Amino acid sequence: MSINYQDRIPNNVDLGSNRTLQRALEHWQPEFLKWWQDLGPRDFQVADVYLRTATSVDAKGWATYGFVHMPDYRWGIFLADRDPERRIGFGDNYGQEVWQQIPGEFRAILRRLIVTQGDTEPASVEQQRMLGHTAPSLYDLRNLFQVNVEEGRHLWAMVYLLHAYFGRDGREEAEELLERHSGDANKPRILGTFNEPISDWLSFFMFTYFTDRDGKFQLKSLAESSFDPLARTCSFMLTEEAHHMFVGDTGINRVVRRTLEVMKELGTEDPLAIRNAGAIDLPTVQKYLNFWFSSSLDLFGSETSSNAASYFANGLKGRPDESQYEDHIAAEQTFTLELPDGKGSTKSEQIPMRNAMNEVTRGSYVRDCELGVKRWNRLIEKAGHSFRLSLPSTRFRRNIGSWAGIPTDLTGRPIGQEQFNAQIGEWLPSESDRAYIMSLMHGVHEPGKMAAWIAPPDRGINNNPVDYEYVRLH
Ligand code: BYC
Repeated sequence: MSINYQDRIPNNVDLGSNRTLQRALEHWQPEFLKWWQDLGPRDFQVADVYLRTATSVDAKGWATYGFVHMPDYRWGIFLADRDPERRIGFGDNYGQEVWQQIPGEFRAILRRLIVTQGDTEPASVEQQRMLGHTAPSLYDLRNLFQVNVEEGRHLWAMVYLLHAYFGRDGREEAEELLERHSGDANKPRILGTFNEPISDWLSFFMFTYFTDRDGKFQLKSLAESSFDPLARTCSFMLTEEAHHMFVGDTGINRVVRRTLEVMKELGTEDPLAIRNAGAIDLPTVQKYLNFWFSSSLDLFGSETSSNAASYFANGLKGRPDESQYEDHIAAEQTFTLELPDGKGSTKSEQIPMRNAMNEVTRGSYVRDCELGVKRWNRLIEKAGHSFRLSLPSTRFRRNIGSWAGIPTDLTGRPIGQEQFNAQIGEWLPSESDRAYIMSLMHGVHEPGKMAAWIAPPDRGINNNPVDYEYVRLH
């Protein structure tokens, strides 16, 4: 169905035919806009931004470009088209018809999953709200705002599901999504990573590479759901999510490229000399990578999880790309975990596969993260340097799951707390690293100009040149 832009809330779900739902969402809309004004990108609400807006969910319409004031962006409700043949793809009800309504016994669990998903979207906008002031170029400023408005739309997608399928409880949850705030001591966001500050652009690129990629894997898992409206919502969100990860991937690539240029100009690998020249030394890039990767690993939940087993058994949340697996029931298989033995070493434990679904998804995520690291390393190798970026072990600095609070080194070897404390400054950004990165953060708002710590992108947006005026500030 094409998107109806005449309605106050653009949608392809025939919202006009359900007046009660339409009114409820129209009531939520001003609250959302107030939240956007208060906690969305600070100080750029009157700028004209070259944004992509979906006008339909098919290949032709989902990326339509034009200049928009962000508060006038047409946030709406878009679900991928319904496949009338779609069947449940995993778990105990494999092969049965998917659900258009929620079976009563799964209401509470599905609501929790949808609320958790929805909570992350506005959280990320809040985390990034000050970054506009320090954007390294207009190209980057535009990308930041593109990511922000789309996260706003993804919130709309979850709020639609809450309003349409969960009655009064759903409406209350939708309100609370605007009441919890990232980093708020009393009402924080639900998941840890979404309460971490993103105060600089190196963190922003790491977040869009590593944390948005958790989004990709969670959305892929939910796109398998037997609850068809949730599956269709998530499949469409994935098309937009790809750009967010592109921003992270190319952002880190450009930081590395600029550093390599400076290393070549100066003929040195000395981090201090590189910093003196205003670029970001590779060991510091590695520390930011360690921070955001380890934080994002927690977002997959515990290695062994009865929640995950019941989501899978009941067909609520599958594995990303479920069709690639042979056994969609997974009732007989086992999975071997390497767990801490409580004596400073590790032990193997076999658990039922269904209880290991978080770990299975985390494994796919780690392999996906590796691809970018390989690309960045190729740049470094080509430039003739032996330094390599790498992902730390999935046991390193965990706060959730079996390895939570167990001190390990970057390779995942358990170590004593004292050694961990003594070395943490080599592994994660120290206060002085953060102060250095912050000292580089100055807004560059002239078309085509780039901050000195980042290389220009290979190409602009939608076939426009890199020096296009992507954001008109006045
Ligand atoms: N922080 O059995 P467990 C995105 C809780 S990102 C705090 O281990 P489960 C985006 C858990 O809720 C994708 N708490 O885990 C990216 C549970 O709480 P209760 C967001 C955590 O339930 C960038 C308890 O620990 N979407 O879209 O199997 C920008 C034990 O649970 C954390 C989703 O996450 C944590 N890191 O799975 C914008 C999908 N981890 O029941 C957007 C929806 C776990 O004891 N959520 N807990 O109160 C889920 O599928 C699952 O809830 C989780 C955890 C994957 C988060």
